Formats: sequence, structure tokens, C-alpha cells
Amino acid sequence: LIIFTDLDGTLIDSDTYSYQNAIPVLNTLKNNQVPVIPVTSKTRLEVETLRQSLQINDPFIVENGSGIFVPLDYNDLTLPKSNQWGDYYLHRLGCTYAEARQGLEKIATALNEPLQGFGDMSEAEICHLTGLSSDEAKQAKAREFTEPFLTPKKVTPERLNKIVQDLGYRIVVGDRFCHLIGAGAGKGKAVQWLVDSYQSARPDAKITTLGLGNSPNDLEMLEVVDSPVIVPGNKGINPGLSGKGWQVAPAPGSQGWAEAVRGVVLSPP
Ligand code: 2M8
Repeated sequence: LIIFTDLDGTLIDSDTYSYQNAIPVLNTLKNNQVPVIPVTSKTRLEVETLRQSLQINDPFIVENGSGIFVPLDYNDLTLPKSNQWGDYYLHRLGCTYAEARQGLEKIATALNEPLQGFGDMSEAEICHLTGLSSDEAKQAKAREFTEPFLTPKKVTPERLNKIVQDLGYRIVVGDRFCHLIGAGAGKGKAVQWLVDSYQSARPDAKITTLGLGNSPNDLEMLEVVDSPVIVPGNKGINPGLSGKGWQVAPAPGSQGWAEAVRGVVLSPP
């Protein structure tokens, strides 16, 4: 079993960013050597901080499936040495941050409307919009691949998507922000790449996957896992994920995450 999980609003509570309710289940998973792979809009720096406090050493997927980081000392996967990047192997599916910033400028020109991305905001503004602390906002601003931006008001999603596609990018929608990502990126593609890598490292093993998410940007990830679970928000399921007939966790955030995962891990094979 491999668990692929979104963070904000899924493993982590929406407003308080707390994952206390999930700690006992995370410890059980660690004892049973079940990999828990974050698949998030967050940056590498944000995920590194979380991995340090949770003491997990599994691979992780950042910035909406733009970068897959596998620790060099992770023995369950062997990846080409040529992709070494600091303490990791990096498999990049998206664009660079510089390209994302250029893309946002081109979209703003096409719309004739200024767009506000994280690169245009101060740390204080990001804290105000998200409830992150200023250290956390600094890490959220340290982007390597993608640009979160405020949803433009005067354009339909269809027209916006058309402009973005013609420029060679994609937009995915998170809890609070739109995210401009490279055309080749996405949570689904990144998860599939990691599953294939695990499978080719252990051709005889039958790998099963559980995925958990709460926002429209999680849809593609939930579509490629064996068991998709939607974690509801305080007002129920996000409309972008409704009508799929997938399992819904019994509560929002870390509490629902823990109960849903406990159900799967403790259920007889
Ligand atoms: C952004 O991501 C969330 C996740 O869904 C969003 O779109 O609302 C990211 O930029 C991330 O880096 C940051 O930590 C988060 C804070 O709420 O916002």
C-alpha cells in the first residue's frame, strides 16, 4: 500500500494548519512501513519542514505535480544519477518559476487586467490571505515551479483556460488560489510516475494506492489511485469533486483523514 495525500484541508486542517489528529495513524503507518507521499500545492521548503516534524523520509510531490523529490538515501526506488538535485533525485514535470512568472504576465496582458501572484505579494499580504505565520509565508513564497495567484474576477473560467492553454500552461484550482503550472505538470501525472517507478523497482509486488484530497486540483490524483477518498470541508464536499461516487471521509481535515485511513489500513485484506 502507498498513500498519496494532499496537505491543506486534507491531512492538515484548513484554517489552523494543524495535523495533530492524524499523528497516531501516521505513526501506525510508519511502523508498518507504508509510504505516505505528500502531493501538494506547497513548495519544497514547506514540505521539508513538515517532513522534519513528522520524521518521514518518503518521496514527495510539490507545486501541483511539478516536482517529484526522492531522497538520495531512499532505498525503495532507484532513479538515474543524472537527475541528482541536492539531497534528492528530482523529476520535473512542470516549468520553472521564472517561466511561470512570465506566463502570468502574458495572461494579464491578454486579459488586460492586472493579476496578483505570490511574487507580487509581500509576506504580510500572504499571511493575511492565508493565516500562515511569517516564517511559513516566506517558505510558501520560495517557489521553484509554479505561481499561485488570486482568481481574476472579470473572465469566465473557459476563456481563462483557453488563453492559458494557448500560451502553453495550465491552471489548477486549490483551496484559496488559482495556480499557474507547466503544461506537462499535474498531480495525476506525478502520482502515476511515482507508482510506475515503485512498480518497476518491485516488478513482482502488487502495489495498491490510496489517495486523499479536498480540492479541484486533487481530481486528477484521485482518478489515478485505486481507492480515492474525498475529505470534506466545513461546508461539505468541494463542488469540483462531487458526483464521482467516491468514498467521503467522515469529518473535515486531519480528523476525517485519520478516520478514513484507519478504516483502510485496519480493514482485513
Ligand atoms: C497555496 O495553496 C493552497 C492549497 O490548496 C491554495 O491554493 O489555497 C500554496 O501556495 C501554498 O504554498 C501555501 O502554503 C498555501 C497556504 O494556504 O496556499
